[in-house]
Parts: sequence; C-alpha cells; structure tokens
Amino acid sequence: MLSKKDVEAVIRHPERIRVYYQPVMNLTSGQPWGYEALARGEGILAKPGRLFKSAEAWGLLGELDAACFKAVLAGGLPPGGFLAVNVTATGLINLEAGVYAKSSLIIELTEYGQLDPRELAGVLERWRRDGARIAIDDVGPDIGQLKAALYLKPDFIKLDRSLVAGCDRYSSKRLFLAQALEVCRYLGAEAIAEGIEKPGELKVLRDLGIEYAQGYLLGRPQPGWKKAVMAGGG
Ligand code: G
Ligand code: MN
Repeated sequence: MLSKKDVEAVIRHPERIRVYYQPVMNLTSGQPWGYEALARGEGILAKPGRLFKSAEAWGLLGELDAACFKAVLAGGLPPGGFLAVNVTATGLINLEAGVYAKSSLIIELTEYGQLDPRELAGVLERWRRDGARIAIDDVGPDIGQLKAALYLKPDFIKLDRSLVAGCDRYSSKRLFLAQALEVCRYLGAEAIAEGIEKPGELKVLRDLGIEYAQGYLLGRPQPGWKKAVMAGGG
C-alpha cells in the first residue's frame, strides 16, 4: 500500500505517466483492429495495479483515473482503428464527455464502482452522444462487471483472461466461452477475448468464431503504435 502523498504526487505530476499500447487484433485479417492504452511509468508507476488500489483506499481513485485518462488522450489517437482507454465509473464522472469523446475512442469501463446504475447509464449516454463507444472490461468472474455487461448496453464486452487461460485444456471453459458469446450476440455487443498467451487458446477462440482478441501471444503492450504482427499468421 502506497502513502497518500505518493498517490497525490502522481495526480499532481501527470507528465510522469507513460502510455503503452496493446493491439486488439482482428483474427480474420491478422491486423490490429485498435489498441488498448495502458498507463505505466517509472517508480510507483511501474506497478499501476498497486497504485490504483492505494488510490482507492485514499479516496483518490476518481482523481488518479481522470489524470491517467487525460495523459492517455494527450498521447493522441492511433491512425486508423480505435483507442480503448481504461477508466472506472468513479473516474468517468470526473471527466467531461463534451471535451474528450470522439468516434475512435472506446471507454473501457474497468470498475462499476458505487455509482447508482441509472446515474452511470446516464453518464455513458453522454459519451455515446458525443461519439465514443463503450466496452465493459474483464467480464467473467466479477459480478459487478457482469451486471455492467448485462444492463449498460455496451458496444463491446471484453471476456476476462481467466476464461481464456486454459480453454484449450478444459472443455468446461470452452462451453462457458461459447455461452458468453451467445450472450454477447443477444446483447448486440462485440466480444473481445483477452489474455491469449498460447497458440492452443487462439485456435479455440477462432473455432468458436471470436473475431477480436488481445494478449501477449498477439502483441505485448509497447510504447507506440508500432505495427503488430500476429503470431501464427492471419
Ligand atoms: O484488466 P485489463 O484488461 O485492463 O488488464 C490489462 C493488463 O493485462 C495489463 O497490465 C496488461 O499488461 C495485462 N495483459 C495483457 N495481455 C495479457 C496476457 O496475455 N496475459 C497476462 N497475464 N496479462 C496480460
Ligand atoms: Mn482493460
């Protein structure tokens, strides 16, 4: 756990935040379809998970989140394709849709937070009206994210890597993924599989008809839009 001062220092000096980009691949074309932006950096920013947990404990999550969001957008948008930016519901209400929303921007909601669901739906509507699309991150074991996927009418549902890991070895995981895809279709949301690390997992996802995927096998987070080349061909 980091001190309040440490968290505040990042919020006050957002120029310390470096942006990394992980490609989201189109499995049919073998080309990047877009990118997920990840806030990184030196020192305490090297482990953003711990930083965000500490910010939450100090009641600073909304501020840190908004600072990271702004740092990401200051880095620009990729030429062609979308940019998905991680943000919690708490962070999103600290940001003005009118200033930041664009058609190549995807709001990747990482945490439902304590917000009233109707209030959150209203906030998302404003971002949509200004051109952004909405993704729900890490849909799988977390009940909050599952609820968000079911009730917020997202454009994208990101299937958590815990569902993908080992899907080549466990038929129960394949069954679960197939059902999750059905739910995505029913909701009219595009499914994006996360955390593909092994060729066997990639094959399962292709066989299930998943179009979009990301993971270390397909491309690691890197400091620019350097063209990602898909392992195993397109
Ligand atoms: O929850 P979210 O999807 O935002 O998680 C992003 C994090 O997951 C980043 O820290 C990124 O480096 C990591 N990540 C991306 N792809 C993979 C992968 O294939 N395997 C694992 N273990 N982590 C990944
Ligand atoms: Mn994410």
